[in-house]
Amino acid sequence: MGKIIGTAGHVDHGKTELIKALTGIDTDRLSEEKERGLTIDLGFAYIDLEKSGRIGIIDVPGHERFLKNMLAGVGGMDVVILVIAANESVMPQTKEHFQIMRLLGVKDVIIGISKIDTVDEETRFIVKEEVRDLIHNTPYEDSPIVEFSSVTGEGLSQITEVLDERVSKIHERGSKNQFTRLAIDRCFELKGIGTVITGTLLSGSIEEGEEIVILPPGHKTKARQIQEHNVRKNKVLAGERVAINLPGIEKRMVERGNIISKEGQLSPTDRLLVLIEPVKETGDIKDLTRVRIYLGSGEYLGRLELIGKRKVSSDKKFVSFLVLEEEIIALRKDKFILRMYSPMKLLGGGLILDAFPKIKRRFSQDALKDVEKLIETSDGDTLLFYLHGSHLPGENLRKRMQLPPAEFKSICDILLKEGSIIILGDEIFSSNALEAIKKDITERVGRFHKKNPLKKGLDKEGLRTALDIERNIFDLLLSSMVEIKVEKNYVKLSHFTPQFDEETSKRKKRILASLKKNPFKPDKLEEDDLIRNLVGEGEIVKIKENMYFYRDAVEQGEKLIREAIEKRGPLGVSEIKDLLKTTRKYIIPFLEYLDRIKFTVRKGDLRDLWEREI
Ligand SMILES: Nc1nc2c(ncn2[C@@H]2O[C@H](COP(=O)(O)OP(=O)(O)OP(=O)(O)O)[C@@H](O)[C@H]2O)c(=O)[nH]1
Ligand SMILES: [Mg+2]
Repeated sequence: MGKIIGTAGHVDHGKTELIKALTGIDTDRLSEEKERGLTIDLGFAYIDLEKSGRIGIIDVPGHERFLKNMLAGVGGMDVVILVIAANESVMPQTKEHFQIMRLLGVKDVIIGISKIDTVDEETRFIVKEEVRDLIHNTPYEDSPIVEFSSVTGEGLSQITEVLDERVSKIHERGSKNQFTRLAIDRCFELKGIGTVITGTLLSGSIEEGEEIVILPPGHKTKARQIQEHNVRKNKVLAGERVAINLPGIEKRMVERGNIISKEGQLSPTDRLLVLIEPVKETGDIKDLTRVRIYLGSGEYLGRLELIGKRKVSSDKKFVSFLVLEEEIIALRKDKFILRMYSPMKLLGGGLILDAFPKIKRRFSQDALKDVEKLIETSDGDTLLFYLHGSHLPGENLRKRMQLPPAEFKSICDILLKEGSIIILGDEIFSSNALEAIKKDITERVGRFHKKNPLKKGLDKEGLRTALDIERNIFDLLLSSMVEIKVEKNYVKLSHFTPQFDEETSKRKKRILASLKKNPFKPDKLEEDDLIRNLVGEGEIVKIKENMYFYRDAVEQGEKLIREAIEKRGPLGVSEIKDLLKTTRKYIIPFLEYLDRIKFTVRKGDLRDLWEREI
């Protein structure tokens, strides 16, 4: 798996010459570079190291005018050789490049003091002191310092040794379970071959012939042919320098900074939640400051949208929105560099906390407090933060976390085991949220029972709408609650039975007794809570408005009608009326009821049994 070595340092300090001395490759390809003896754009080479194997090298320009190109290269570097010329010592771009590496969190830095053939012992001693001052109190305090000369060859083998040792210790980047992300830094046309891009594969892998997509434009193509350091490969892995031939793509369709990925893995965004570490010299940073953003190999324009403040001072880190002027591919945890739009001063470094932030409260300090929890948290904690004590469809959450399904699942598995989330169907709940929702449901239903002691329960759909939960999730949720029971279309507490006060109980008895006494000529009844309750319990049956039959009367009526029709065939209304010893006033609605429930069927003036019909 690949790792990348890079150079850094002030103009003319001997970066390109060092790479040439180590590898034999002259990375200054452009004729203008050769004429001026100056690096303008990124240069590429490779070196064979004893322990680490073949490693890619990116050479950057030192001139401050080409800092943009330096920034396009530094993003993918694992180990950087900061070259400082012994005859000039630490210079402005030495400091600026060093600061950039620190802000981007470059893992490993080697200090190379070049051109030692041009100075005496005393100067070498002074330069070393100045170098120690530069790295003092930084993460690179213990970086090795190697003195060398590309002219005499002194110290070069030591550079190679230190490089090998450092590179071999670097943790490999993940290729498995990772999205494919290649940051394009060059695009050119080759006669007879077509368009070729080169770049650093930051994560994932690409195989020859595989379908790929260029983002953000979204051009679909194939990896027709792949090379690493001019050698054809079937498959390339994270950390490798890659050249790919892209059929159907024209040079003008691709820009430095574009990303090669696979369909469906990464989505563009134009609004980020970021943590900014400003460089102290910046001074106050105002809301909506226009900035240049250097992420991966790209340069983008945008504005800092401060949270809850009109300005911030540059002496400490702050959380902010970064609103881009175009869509970009950016991932949570990515680091980037910011410069002022004009003049192009270095403003600071940044870390992406959320690539699809949902918080909109620009001027709320509360939001800021929550957001600060996102700094240096685990993926699990970030997931819980994004859930925000509520619930979300799993797929939405996965996309916001920007994780491949397998990795997302393994994080969910841990949280499930810990008990901090619960998954119902496709929905992920924070456990607290689920508890709160369950409590809310129990309380709402309880309150309903108290207010409506005769009603069987609360309307289920109404409750669902009030809680704003998707239908199938709601059903799963209710069925997971022992304290709740769902019956037909209402929800009740499991132990609840309608409570009748003394007067209502008496009324109930009176009604049932009277219906029993006159089964087919019942008294008129006005619908109210008690009547609805009796219908719901199945004790009485609604025949039509204000007309209810006792349950046994309906069964009895059905039995008599069935027997008679079976014996005599279809019957007319008056025959059935006589059979039940009632009047037209009752028998017509009753027969219409029986038609509705498909017990009888009407044939002209006669009624037949519905079951005989089929
Ligand atoms: N005497 C001596 N000259 C050197 C040494 N290394 C580089 N030089 C010379 O210094 C000049 C600049 O070297 P480069 O390697 O092009 O410098 P650079 O750091 O790549 O410069 P930029 O890419 O423009 O930032 C060239 O003329 C080199 O020949 C060295 O070790 N000793
Ligand atoms: Mg150079």
